[in-house]
Amino acid sequence: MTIHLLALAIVLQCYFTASLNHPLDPLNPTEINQVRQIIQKSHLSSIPNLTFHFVDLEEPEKSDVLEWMSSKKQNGNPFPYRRAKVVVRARGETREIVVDLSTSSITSDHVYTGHGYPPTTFTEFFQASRLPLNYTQFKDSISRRGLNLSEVTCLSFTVGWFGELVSKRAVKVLCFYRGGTTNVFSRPIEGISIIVDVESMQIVVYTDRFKSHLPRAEGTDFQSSGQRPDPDPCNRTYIGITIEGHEVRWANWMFHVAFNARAGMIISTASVSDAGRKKFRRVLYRGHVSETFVPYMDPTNEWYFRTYMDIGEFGFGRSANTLVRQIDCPANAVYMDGYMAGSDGQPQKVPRSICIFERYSGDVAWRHTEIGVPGKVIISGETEVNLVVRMVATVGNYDYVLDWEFKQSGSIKVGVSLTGVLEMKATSYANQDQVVHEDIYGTFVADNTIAINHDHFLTYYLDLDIDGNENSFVRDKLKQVRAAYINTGTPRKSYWMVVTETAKTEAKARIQLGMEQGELLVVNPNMRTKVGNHVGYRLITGQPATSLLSDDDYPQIRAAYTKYQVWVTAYNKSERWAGGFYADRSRGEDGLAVWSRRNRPIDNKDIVVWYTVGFHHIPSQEDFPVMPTLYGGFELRPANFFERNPVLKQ
Ligand SMILES: *[C@@H]1O[C@H](CO)[C@@H](O)[C@H](O)[C@H]1NC(C)=O
Ligand SMILES: *[C@@H]1O[C@H](CO)[C@@H](O)[C@H](O)[C@H]1NC(C)=O
Ligand SMILES: *[C@@H]1O[C@H](CO)[C@@H](O)[C@H](O)[C@H]1NC(C)=O
Ligand SMILES: *[C@@H]1O[C@H](CO)[C@@H](O)[C@H](O)[C@H]1NC(C)=O
Ligand SMILES: *[C@@H]1O[C@H](CO)[C@@H](O)[C@H](O)[C@H]1NC(C)=O
Ligand SMILES: [Cu+2]
Repeated sequence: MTIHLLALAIVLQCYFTASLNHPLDPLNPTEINQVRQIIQKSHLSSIPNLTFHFVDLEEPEKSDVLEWMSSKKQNGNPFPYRRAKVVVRARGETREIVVDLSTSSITSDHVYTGHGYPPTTFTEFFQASRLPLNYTQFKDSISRRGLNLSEVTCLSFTVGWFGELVSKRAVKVLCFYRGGTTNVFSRPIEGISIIVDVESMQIVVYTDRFKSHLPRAEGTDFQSSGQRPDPDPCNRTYIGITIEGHEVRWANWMFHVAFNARAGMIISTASVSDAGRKKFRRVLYRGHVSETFVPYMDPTNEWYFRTYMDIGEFGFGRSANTLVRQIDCPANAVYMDGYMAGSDGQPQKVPRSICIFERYSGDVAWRHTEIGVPGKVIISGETEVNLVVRMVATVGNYDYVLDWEFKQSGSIKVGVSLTGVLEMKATSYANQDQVVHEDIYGTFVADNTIAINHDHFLTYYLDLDIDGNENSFVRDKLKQVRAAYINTGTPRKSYWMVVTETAKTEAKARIQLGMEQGELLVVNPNMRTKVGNHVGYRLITGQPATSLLSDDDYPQIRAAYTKYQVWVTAYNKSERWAGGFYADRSRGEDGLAVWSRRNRPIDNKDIVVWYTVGFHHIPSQEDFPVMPTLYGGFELRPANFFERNPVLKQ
């Protein structure tokens, strides 16, 4: 029976697609439907009001994926299994289900009893945000302020956890006044707190503490005059991108691009070809944003809870935009659609959720002028052409432009540009001059409008596999040395030398940057270049920023991993979400900081690097009414990986 099915599958593959499905391909719409049908026909069918909160590929065993890629794929054998991980809510319980798509059966189903919840569904967010508009006390609050209810927009926000013994599923609803502007966030209606119990879908707490001046609508609009002509299509030769299914080949790179509701964009099995060795060499098994932490620095009643963990509480994929040609991506970009499951389990499409394009950066890939050769001036060099893979997530007021940029030098540059609209507070003070001896928690960006100080921490999951699974994390520390006159006769007093330390366990690989000069590397201690160096990749970090919240502060307990910018853990396929899998109302019991405490050995092991791109955002007036992009990122750069400069055309 199995053999027949397998044979049929191969026949179908040959007829309908040129390439085999990759085991890390995201669930396609047919599979999402299949998952829903399997669950609806199972023993769970009798449960009323079952909602789907998470539907994703169940991570296949890494060893199986690597084995398939190295041999089975070449022989045309499909990957042996395909499973989905599903989290549903039913009867007030969270159930974790694994569905086997090849046998159309449920292989496991159990109730999760720990703290924290899966993300609130879109439907729930939407229903909750409609409740105040039909709530007598709210209507009174609005008319007391002399406002029109028809101009009010309410939105739902996650609530965090602040030490409550019982934390039910809930959202806070914040309301804004449009009244002639489309910049909703610029006109918050202050003083009102609304808590909605999501389970019963009812307002359970309503307070109206004070009235504040409403910022004016004038000057808040940000709509641009539309698309601008793309300056790009001048005469360029493109290297050309080849996409088969989700696999991308470009220049010396080969990698897999996937989309899911939680991380948004996922880069997998990235390998770079080595002209010298005439083969593709492994660099990154999987990389994606693992969690974000955005705490606001206003402890007052209406603001203290704003400490968002957008990936786990909401999802970058669920916030993904359909990319707009010539605004989000240049004219030469190609696009990939994304799919995810809605709360009813039906597939939802995000058209053009990811774009891929070649970029002439205008930068120099390498150059040199040589005047040392008699009678000649030799000038040579090349311009840099890179490949960018991009998505844009809009989480409420903020927009994150997320890039993975592949360079022919073997570097991978990962970046995020922040833009969008700030979270602002209305105040009765017209401007800074009226404020005396009071902490206003932010910056005046317009009359009666304070943009609140906050942080953005984007933590990346980077399962680097340099030339194989077994790698080590190395710190090259620079140490000042006194020059020894006695032996050498040198007039120099000092120089620096490199002291290499290999982190043996997880505790030795928690790093606060900026304390020490040196480099961070992932090396393969089992592979050397011809001249004897360990092959490796360097992590070039960006501006260091760590959380300044105290360790006993509730948001910090939940996002404990933001105390260090770099962590290294032993690979474990279930450890992917730095803030824990159930981030909504979590209590810090799952996540990177907890796993690292096991202090596993990481020397010459399969390891994962976690790097946090952080911003302390003190808003400025230019961030109003919409913020010009602010860039942060890091680079993974080969270090003794190639025998020589791989860009140099021979
Ligand atoms: C299911 O949902 C409907 C509509 O929201 C509601 O009326 C009903 O009480 C719910 N049933 C259960 C068992 O929760
Ligand atoms: C508003 O609430 C009343 C009862 O409180 C209900 O009858 C009515 O249908 C609601 N309207 C909307 C638009 O939800
Ligand atoms: C409310 O709406 C009425 C009618 O559209 C308008 O005349 C009035 O100015 C509005 N009030 C406010 C505060 O926007
Ligand atoms: C573009 O290049 C082609 C040939 O490479 C040339 O014929 C054409 O004139 C060029 N166009 C422009 C606008 O430079
Ligand atoms: C993998 O991680 C999970 C979650 O942290 C843990 O429960 C499990 O014991 C780990 N497995 C191994 C082999 O360490
Ligand atoms: Cu910001």
